[in-house]
Amino acid sequence: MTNDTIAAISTPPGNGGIGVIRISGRNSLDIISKLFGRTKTGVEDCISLQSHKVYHGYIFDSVTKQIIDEVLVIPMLAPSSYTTEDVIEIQAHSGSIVMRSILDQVLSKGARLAEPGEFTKRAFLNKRIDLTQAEAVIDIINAKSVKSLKAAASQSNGVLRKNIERLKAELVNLLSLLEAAIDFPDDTDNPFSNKQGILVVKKVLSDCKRYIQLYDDACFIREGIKLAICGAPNVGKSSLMNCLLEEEKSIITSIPGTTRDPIQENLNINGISFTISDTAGIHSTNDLVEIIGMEKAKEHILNADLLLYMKEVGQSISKKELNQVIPKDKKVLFVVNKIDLVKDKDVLILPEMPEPFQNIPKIGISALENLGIDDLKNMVINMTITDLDVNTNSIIPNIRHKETLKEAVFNLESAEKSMLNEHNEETLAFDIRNSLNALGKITGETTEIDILDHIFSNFCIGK
Ligand SMILES: Nc1nc2c(ncn2[C@@H]2O[C@H](COP(=O)(O)OP(=O)(O)OP(=O)(O)O)[C@@H](O)[C@H]2O)c(=O)[nH]1
Ligand SMILES: [Mg+2]
Repeated sequence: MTNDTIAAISTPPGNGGIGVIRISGRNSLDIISKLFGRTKTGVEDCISLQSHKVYHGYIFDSVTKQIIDEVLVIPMLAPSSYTTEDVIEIQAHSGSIVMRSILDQVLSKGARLAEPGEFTKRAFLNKRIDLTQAEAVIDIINAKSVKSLKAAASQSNGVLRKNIERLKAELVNLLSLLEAAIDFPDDTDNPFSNKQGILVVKKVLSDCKRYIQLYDDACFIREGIKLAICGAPNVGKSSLMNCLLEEEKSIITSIPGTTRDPIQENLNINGISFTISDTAGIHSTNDLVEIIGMEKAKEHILNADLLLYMKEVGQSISKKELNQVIPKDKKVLFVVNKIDLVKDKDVLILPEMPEPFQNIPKIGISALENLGIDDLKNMVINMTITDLDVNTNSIIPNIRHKETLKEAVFNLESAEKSMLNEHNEETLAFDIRNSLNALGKITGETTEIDILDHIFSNFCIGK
């Protein structure tokens, strides 16, 4: 039901400067009229309050007539509001008891507690935003880094929607010519040509494939670039992890084999989000727990976008050990730790890397004394995202868009085949309709209701 009135606390739980209660729906003004007054004498009819103006006053308990809190009330009337319905925001002193009491009053006057994401869902159902923009709202809330925030912001501007609509318009045009050709086969004036059709389908197909590639390229913007620290026991892997996190997350001892289970944490370097794993030291052992730890370490090594392969200063490095630990085609940074033990830092010599690993970049650090850590961070950034420039016009599809784009690609490839083989026009029209349907799912025009429910259930209450 979307014609009832919903309400929720829109600010996070806990004590803060102010908290916001949001009401949306046709009874918003009625409800606030029963609770709000601009003077301490009591409630007043709020019908005459103007949209987008701030009103100072009081919220009253409707039973005891006592003032619950001194507040600011902001009416945002339909259609110029987040949901396009009448919206009232009450800014109160944020404290869980005050917020809860005001919300209880609002609910007792006929509002229903909003479900997670229901305000944004209404904005979508009332066609103020499309589904890609609704999804961007949650990405903005959850953004872990400046780049992922920029990517989400570009989606909330509707960049993806505009591009998808452009592709759809080309297909709709093609479909209308095709259907005319099917309905009036003898009409020689019909401009549908197989040759022209192939060009349109090829173009849309290549754009869809490009967007899928953009998802793959930008995957780490959303999820974080995966770093794994690996190497022999006791070289200082956990010390580096803690040094980067500026927190004592991993246990450090001088006993080799201290880390068993991999420890994974989020790390933000210069506004870019990473996940970093500290792993068990790799060596030959009969200790069952260590063997299991090493197996888990290998999984993290395999999944890493960049491997920080660590050694102690003065240790040599063999081709055999690199072959054993480094998976094929893996990006690696060779980290030589404990350089504080070298008396004369100017003569610090990093070991020669054996063939074919001689191009692996190297850096000397001391995790204990925080030496070379900033240089290491810069190298990590240079080795992972140098080419990536996310701006507010970037198209960064999410996993749902990618799956739907794949569906469109499947149908477009089938359409392309039909045209190349001059199959009948009905089959071609069927494939193009299916492609359009798939593209419509991205913007939300043809999305099934359970998928919509799933998307909005990921929001927090009050958004
Ligand atoms: N001098 C010096 N000692 C260090 C440095 N980094 C780590 N250590 C010491 O080396 C020992 C091992 O450090 P860890 O960080 O636990 O090493 P690890 O590689 O995680 O060891 P495992 O978990 O056993 O594989 C500890 O005694 C650390 O204090 C460093 O930069 N300089
Ligand atoms: Mg360790």
